[in-house]
Amino acid sequence: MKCRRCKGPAVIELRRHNAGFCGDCFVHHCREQVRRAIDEHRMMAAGERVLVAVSGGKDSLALWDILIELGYSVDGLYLGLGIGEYSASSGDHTRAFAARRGAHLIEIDLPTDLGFDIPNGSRAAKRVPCSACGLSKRHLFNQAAVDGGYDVVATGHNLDDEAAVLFGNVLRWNIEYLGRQLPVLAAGLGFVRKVKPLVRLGEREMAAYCILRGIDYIVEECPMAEGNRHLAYKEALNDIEERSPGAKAAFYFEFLEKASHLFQATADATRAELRPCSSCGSATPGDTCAFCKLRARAGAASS
Ligand code: Q46
Ligand code: ZN
Repeated sequence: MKCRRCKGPAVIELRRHNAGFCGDCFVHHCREQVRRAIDEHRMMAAGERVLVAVSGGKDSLALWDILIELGYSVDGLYLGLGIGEYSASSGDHTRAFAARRGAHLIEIDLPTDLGFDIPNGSRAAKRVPCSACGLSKRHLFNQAAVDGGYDVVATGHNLDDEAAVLFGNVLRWNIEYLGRQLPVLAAGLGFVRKVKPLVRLGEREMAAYCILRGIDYIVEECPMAEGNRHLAYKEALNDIEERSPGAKAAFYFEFLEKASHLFQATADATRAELRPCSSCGSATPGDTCAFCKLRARAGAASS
């Protein structure tokens, strides 16, 4: 197979695009996909300050690398979750990347800075680990962006992630979530704009990008992911993609184009009811936000 761009020997085949690429042209392809996603969805403008949430995994490190190469002013934010060896190693990979690229990294460590970790905190709050984790990430990423004066928070969610989340939301017809499942969430109510510039790239492409760029990412999965429904949805979608290349992208992008607006009113109505958390000021439907409740329960359990 030949490279679609330079006609040299291809090293990777992308069935979805019915194309192969050599190493250099594949790296170029990934950057172009990110550039297109940013332009098409108006994710960010030149000169804006971007904070990329990095975990030490392939997606977030690749995203950081691509945004630097595209000329954005981008710093990294790493959140230590206190998940034993996994967190220690993911922190090391993140720091090594930042040092190699001479990039600025902000670190927040849950156990040291907030007094709880995900395994114990989720147990104390009677939440599944990924729910406590996702909630903490959303809150702390936003807070760090506000505190640091950033215009936008970028996360490494790729096409596989977004298609799996969409699949789960459709299976349960979670109308409110469907209305918010966009590659860009506008700023407002104390929230900084959130963007997902990797939506045009799949998991396999991100791993290949890292290998070709010499980015040393953490390969092990988070040990808490076990039983996470999204993994099952990803497998189901991979089976479908295998039989019908392009199905995953069609599922996600045609949802954005043809259906997502149908759910907007419900999402907007829920958003309109939010008010400031009595403890931290974040927008919340109740009196106290979910993060402050988690923190109080987790802190009480560990003291
Ligand atoms: S880090 Fe956190 Fe993930 Fe681990 S606890 Fe779940 S959500 S699986 S991306
Ligand atoms: Zn709060």
